[in-house]
Amino acid sequence: QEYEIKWKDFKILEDQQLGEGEFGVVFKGELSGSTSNENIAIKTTKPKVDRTILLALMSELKVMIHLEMHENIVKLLGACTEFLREGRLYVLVEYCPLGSLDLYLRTTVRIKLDSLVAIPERAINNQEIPGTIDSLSSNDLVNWAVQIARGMQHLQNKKIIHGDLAARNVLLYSGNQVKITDFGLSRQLLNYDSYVKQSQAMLPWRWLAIETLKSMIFTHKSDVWSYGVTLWEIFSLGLIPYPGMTWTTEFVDYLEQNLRLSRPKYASAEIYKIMMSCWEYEPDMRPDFRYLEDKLRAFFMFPS
Ligand code: ACK
Repeated sequence: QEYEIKWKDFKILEDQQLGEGEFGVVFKGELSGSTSNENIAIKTTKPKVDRTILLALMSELKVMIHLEMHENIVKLLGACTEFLREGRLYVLVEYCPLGSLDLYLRTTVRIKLDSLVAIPERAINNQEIPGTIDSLSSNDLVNWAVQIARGMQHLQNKKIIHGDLAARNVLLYSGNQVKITDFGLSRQLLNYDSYVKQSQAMLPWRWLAIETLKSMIFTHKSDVWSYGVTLWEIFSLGLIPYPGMTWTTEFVDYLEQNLRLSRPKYASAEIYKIMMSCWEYEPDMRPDFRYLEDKLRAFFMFPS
């Protein structure tokens, strides 16, 4: 009840769809305010989807309510349940104007980089990205990485496993603030430290830990693995992990043989070492999010 928002108090801008998946869709919208209207994002299911999809969105809503507010988690504004009987639920969240991090890396960041006259290859390998006119620098990448680690600590404190951490599920609120979103695969751990999923349907295999692929076990440490892949996306400026590979069960053998993603172009050797630590075979050997935040923070470069 505390989160209920009446149908009449918000507007869906049907012609401004922000994104869609197989079962869900996100629209831009407006929330009526006392003085002005606020831009919002509205997540709902596609028409005539199975009841389980509606239940999944309800469970995502429940997770978001439980998460409360954090600067690196997309803020829940409320939900409209007036049409739940007809199978419709609307989840209203804050609007993040710059969209998802993966797209931003692939477009804006790359364009800014290309606008540089020439980046000496040596500078890239040693130092990551030099500043540009719009002052995009390696500090931005580190800043995003640190903030995601901070958001993930909050999730862990709230006993939530994200289950689908990836750059596509990180939104940019501004150039220097990122927020984690999409809790559709999240689970709240009440009496357990891990969660075993029943079916393998549609899992994001490129981001999944070895034990998840083998036994469908999700833990905070499998989130750490996905965080490592997200770091790889950030420091490759949005490449798809394991380029050119397609899903086969041989992928598991590949990981079993200790083969991992190679160093992305814009990561220094030290940052690559941090990523690699997230992909330790033994979950217990992987660092936690607090350690990752501290480690990465040390890579901020201050003007000399
Ligand atoms: O990269 P995008 O434009 O940013 O495409 C995805 C798409 O919806 C599917 O998730 C966009 N999106 C999702 N939530 C929000 C939000 N709160 N604010 C802005 N864009 C959003 C996302």
